[in-house]
Amino acid sequence: MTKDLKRVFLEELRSVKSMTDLSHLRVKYLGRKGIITLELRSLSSISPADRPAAGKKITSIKQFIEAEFAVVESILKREELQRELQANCIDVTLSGKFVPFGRQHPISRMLSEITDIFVTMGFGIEEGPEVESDYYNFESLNIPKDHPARDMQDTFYINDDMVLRTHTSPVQVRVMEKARPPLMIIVPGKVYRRDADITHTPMFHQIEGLMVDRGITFSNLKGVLEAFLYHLFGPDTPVRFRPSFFPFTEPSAEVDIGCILCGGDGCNVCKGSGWVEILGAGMVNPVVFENVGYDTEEFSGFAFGMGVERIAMLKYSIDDIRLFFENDIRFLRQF
Ligand code: FA5
Repeated sequence: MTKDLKRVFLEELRSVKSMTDLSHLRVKYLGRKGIITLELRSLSSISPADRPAAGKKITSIKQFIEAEFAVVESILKREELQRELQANCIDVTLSGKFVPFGRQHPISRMLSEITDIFVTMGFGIEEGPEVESDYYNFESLNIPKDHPARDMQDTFYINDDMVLRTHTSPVQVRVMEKARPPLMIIVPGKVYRRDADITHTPMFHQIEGLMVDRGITFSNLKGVLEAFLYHLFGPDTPVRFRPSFFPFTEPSAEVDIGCILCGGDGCNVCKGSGWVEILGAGMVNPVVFENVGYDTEEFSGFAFGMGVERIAMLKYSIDDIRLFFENDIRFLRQF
């Protein structure tokens, strides 16, 4: 009977093909109502004299069956793993799929390049709102309502008192209202104007600069701007300061650099002059200092504001400012 049981068990074990088959067979032999379990239970009906020998036999069969189960289980598990590995196998020799990737917009690149130069010189970075009050955008900067100076910067009005800011200069006032000199800041941001041609767009970026302390002179302004332009365009680019007018600076200047597109010979971008205006600057008008409560006898300072797109046009030799905003991928890919 013992031999028969083992033989029958081994035959059944041979037909096991999966973990499910194996678990069914385990229940059949070792489960609560399994063949071996019943055999062990029936020992109580055997005479006490024969019981130890019968018990030993059935226990040894049980151990045999358990050992066989363990062997078959480990074989099945290995086969399963093999199958899984084959199904999920990755061919590392296959060529990769092309994933298109983006890059920084040339204006964002220009903004970081310019801010980096000023941060290296020790300037801090400040920001302000794009929807600005008439007071900060104009009046605090010595541009009263109905003054002709407003024509230089016509803008989009939200209502009588709120405008889309025309320059980053209002942030100067906001910062000076809160902090005492010494001050050394730059203000990057978007500005808006009623303008549109090959060198003007209705939205563009400016970077404002402001330095206030005791004893600041026009020489400091020239030194900072020349150092900046030297870093950005190299030592051979011609730079010139031209007298100009801004209500919030006195004296005021506009700074031009030699037109890189035509090498100074005259083209559409420089309108034949060989020079392109890139920024406005000057010594802060005492009226602005009075508006923020600074003592004009004690402090002086300079300010400047540059057009980022204009600088990018020269840096990358672009002859139409609108190309930056058309977002033609063939144009953007070149940067
Ligand atoms: C101003 O905006 C003054 N706030 C600058 C300033 C700051 C002067 C501090 C003194 C002290 P202006 O209007 O010239 O100035 O503009 C500054 C620069 O912005 C110009 O030199 C030009 O490079 C650029 N710019 C002006 N209008 C446009 C436009 N519509 N599109 C693109 N760039 C422009």
